[in-house]
Amino acid sequence: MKKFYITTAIDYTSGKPHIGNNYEKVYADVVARFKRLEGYDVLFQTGTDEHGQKVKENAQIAGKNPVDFVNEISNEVRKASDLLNVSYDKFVRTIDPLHIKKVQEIFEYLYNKGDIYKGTYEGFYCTPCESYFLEKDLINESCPDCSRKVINKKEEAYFFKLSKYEKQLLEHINNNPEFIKPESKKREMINNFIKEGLQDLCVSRSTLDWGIKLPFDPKHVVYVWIDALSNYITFLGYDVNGNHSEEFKKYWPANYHIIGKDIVRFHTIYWPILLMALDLPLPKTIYGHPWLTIEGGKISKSSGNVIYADQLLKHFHVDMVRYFLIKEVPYQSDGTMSYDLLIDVINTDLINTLGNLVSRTNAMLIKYFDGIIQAPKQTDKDKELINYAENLFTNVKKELDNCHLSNSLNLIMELFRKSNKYIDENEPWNLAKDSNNNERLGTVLYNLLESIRIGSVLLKAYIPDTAEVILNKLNTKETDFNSIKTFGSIVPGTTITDKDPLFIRIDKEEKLKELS
Ligand code: ME8
Repeated sequence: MKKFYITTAIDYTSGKPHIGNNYEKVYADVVARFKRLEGYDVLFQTGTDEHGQKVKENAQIAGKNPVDFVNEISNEVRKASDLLNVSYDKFVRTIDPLHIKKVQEIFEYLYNKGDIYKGTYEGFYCTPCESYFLEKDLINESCPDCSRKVINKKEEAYFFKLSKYEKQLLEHINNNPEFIKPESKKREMINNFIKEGLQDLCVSRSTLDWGIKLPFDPKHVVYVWIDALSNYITFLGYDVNGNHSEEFKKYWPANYHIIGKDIVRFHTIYWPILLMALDLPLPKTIYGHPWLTIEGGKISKSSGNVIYADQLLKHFHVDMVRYFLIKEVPYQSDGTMSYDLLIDVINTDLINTLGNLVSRTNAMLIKYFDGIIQAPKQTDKDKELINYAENLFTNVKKELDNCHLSNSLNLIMELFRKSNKYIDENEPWNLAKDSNNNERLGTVLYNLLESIRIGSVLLKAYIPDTAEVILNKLNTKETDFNSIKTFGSIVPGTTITDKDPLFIRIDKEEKLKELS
């Protein structure tokens, strides 16, 4: 069985995660489910990043010790993923003692190898981001990442020789077109960072105690990014002396790191160089997805412009939220969320297009054939629908493998839209008026049921609960990916009895009132 290792970013435990942070977990979940359905042996890892200045500060603000604080927030992160039906295999936490030990070993190994050395750092420092910047990279004398004021700071620190691996990295990026996605981010990394010449990276802090201590110089702690990025290998059982676990040997290198657009630099420059220094193969693809914004701007707790999964799921079925997130965040540009838009998308796509198609088709089969699926006799008139349905798996897979998840979902919805059009064109209610048309009527309904089945098998990766409900309504056992590569697996003679609606239409005004 071929393996597939997929990871998300591990969320900071500085505060409760919002729907933007959750988007990425749903994204990775769809890919993980799809790959499992394709027959891959999937390992899907997510978790929390629990050290650093900001975590400590926020624990203090909350009047808690850091351990209690991170326990609480890490639980919130896990709970959000659970509520959103995210099928992770591993939820990891960077305060895990084994992770801490392995990060210390990695650091010491690189120090002994000469790739990490001790020096002095003086520069412009952003406290919340825990990052130093060059003067030329500041924007209005402020941090280019978070726009807050930077301070001038000098400290004794350890440095990682990024420059030593610069050429090797550039070669790897150029020789592996799948390595960084999207293209725009790849160009940005090459032109704005690598070609400018990489500065050695400051990888320790002496001003902080909520972090992993350097084994040979305990007044320093490991810079949070080395700690965080290592999670992708430490929890697999990486061993710096080469005694790796079976799990590590099987799953490394990762197939996908799914991360947000703001942390592409860490994942496509620092992380691969760290791996090169450890003589490890590099991940296949790093996808920096765009962000979800909430109408009115960036998601921000301080401005109240924030939505949390647990609140949202009190008002909407989990698949409605999953559907919306995948549909509305495209490949490169940010997506927008508002309750208004969410309700419109649910009513249009899940209720009008999908829900009505399923209940209409089942109701007609029950009415005209006592619910018994007829053997079809297809004609040229059916070709377009059948061709589309038969090629759907290949086309959806292609989009999904290219990280165009929103497009892949749209291709599935297009089958349902085509099916609705097929009903309008074939007018089963008119065919039913004359018993001479029985064979044609049975064929039309067969083609519809088979199209619904094919689309729903694919939807198992996106909206799993709903897909299962539909497949149960169709009373079919043909629910795996092999069954959708050709048209015609739904078995004539099967009886369908359920014509209940899939979802109840949402009354927008009432729902908005409820939400306010
Ligand atoms: O960056 N829309 O953690 P984090 C979509 N601990 N994605 C968003 C988003 C939005 N509005 N806001 C944030 C960290 N994200 C590090 C990661 S990985 C070794 C360490 C994404 O809690 C963000 O881009 O700040 C990141 O991928 C993830 O949420 C966690 O962000």
